Amino acid sequence: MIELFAADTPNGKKISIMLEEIGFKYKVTNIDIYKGEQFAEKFKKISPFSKIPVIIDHDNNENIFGSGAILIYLGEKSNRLYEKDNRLKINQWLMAQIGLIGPLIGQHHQFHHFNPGKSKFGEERYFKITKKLYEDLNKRLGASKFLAGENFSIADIATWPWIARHEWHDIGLKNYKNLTRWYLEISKREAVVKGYDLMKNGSVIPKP
Ligand SMILES: N[C@@H](CCC(=O)N[C@@H](CS)C(=O)NCC(=O)O)C(=O)O
Repeated sequence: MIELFAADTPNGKKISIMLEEIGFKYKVTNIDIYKGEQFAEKFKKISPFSKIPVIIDHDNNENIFGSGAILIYLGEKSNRLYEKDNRLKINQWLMAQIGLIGPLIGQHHQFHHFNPGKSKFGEERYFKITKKLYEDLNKRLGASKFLAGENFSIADIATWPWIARHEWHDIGLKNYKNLTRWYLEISKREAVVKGYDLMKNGSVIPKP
């Protein structure tokens, strides 16, 4: 059984979606990051940077932090969504999400959604960067069905929940035809619908 320590954020949803996709038994332990629960000493023992998500695999008592490492671990353990002969491509698109898409769109959330009016520089900078990420992803998805090729993979699972926050971005997802096609196709997956609602509070995937 996998215990997922998470909050209801794109990084948390990545892992619940993966667990639904591979059909592993899991339970979610909510870490209220708005109340600072990530800084509790007990949590820091399993998450050295005080971030969600983290998992404990109770089958072997393995503890894994960082959404990229968790997706790889679960991909290897289940032998699903992390095809052995396409790992070079999957890793590139997965790392791009971990190193670029997540951190940069995360800043856009901070300046544009949570703190508008506090920094014109920050708002303009991350709006422009997020728009460029939409353009780059749209271009890739014009040439490829999924991010790493023909098949849905952990790279898509890592990226999709960030695009699912498109209403906060104000970039206009509908203007990006290929990105919208990919977004809708993934939105229809039963495991994605279930995993999106990781706190079981009725969260519904936003329409483009
Ligand atoms: N690179 C990390 C990023 C994790 C991350 O930024 N998590 C956020 C929530 S989405 C968090 O725990 N924030 C709490 C804080 O920064 O205090 C991953 O992919 O797991």
